[in-house]
Amino acid sequence: MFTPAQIEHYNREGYVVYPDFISGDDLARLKAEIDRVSEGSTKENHDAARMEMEPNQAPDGTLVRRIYEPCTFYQPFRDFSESTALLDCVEQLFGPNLLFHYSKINMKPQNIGSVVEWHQDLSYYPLTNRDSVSILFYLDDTSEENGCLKVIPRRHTEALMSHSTEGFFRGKVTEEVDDSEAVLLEGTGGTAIFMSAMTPHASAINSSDRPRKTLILSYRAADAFPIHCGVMSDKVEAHSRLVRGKRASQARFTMTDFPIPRYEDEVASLYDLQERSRKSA
Ligand SMILES: O=C(O)CCC(=O)C(=O)O
Repeated sequence: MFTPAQIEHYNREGYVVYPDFISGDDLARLKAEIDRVSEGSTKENHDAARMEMEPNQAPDGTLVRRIYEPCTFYQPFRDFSESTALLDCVEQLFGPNLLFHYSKINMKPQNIGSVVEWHQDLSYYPLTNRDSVSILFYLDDTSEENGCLKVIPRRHTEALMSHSTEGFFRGKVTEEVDDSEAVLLEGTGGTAIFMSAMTPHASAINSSDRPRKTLILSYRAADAFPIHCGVMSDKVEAHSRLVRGKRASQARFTMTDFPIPRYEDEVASLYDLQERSRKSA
């Protein structure tokens, strides 16, 4: 459970760090499942519906960049997404009626792990209100050298930053970001970072010889309904499920207007979209 001070920090700063959220045994179980799921995959031969490989490696390279929707496809992750300790924290933020939204594992392998540019998660999936949290769990010890998360605090209550150019969604902030405002969030394996879906965040490449696996889960209040923006909305929404309380019969609107992401093409992931945006810039 959060302390009142942690909740106050989340509400004020747009994030809160919760050290040692995952115990050693649970961490080992989740990492063993990642090894099982990744085993045998290479850049030229892998299940592209389930994972994405690091692009800058030989065809027989085995470095995975992202595992898609682990909490849908793999039981240890699904169990974790419904664990009481986790849902109790989310309930403290949004009340008793909760939807699980989506999940992913960003692998950021040593010496190659890809950059994640500044973005706000809600830019990808507009909702009727802001009660949506992204929770990052460090599965390895994580510092600046292996690409820890960085956030811009106190930006989550303002309007969404621009993520588009020429009318198309670029998957990253397209206005000036003042990096001097960024806070680096380092932590040992098992640390959880609860972050508002409106908090701008990014992470650098992994330039170290240590891995940096991060599990990311998103939850929202049951009365935060998705605004339909085309096939990409369907793709994310396909994984949502009620995890606590009741479904809402009324949408709660706190947004009077919100930018709609207009995609130029269907994309595989944030990495894919941000890479295409860099190439087209
Ligand atoms: O892996 C990270 O450092 C952040 C990832 C992220 O923000 C995302 O995948 O949306």
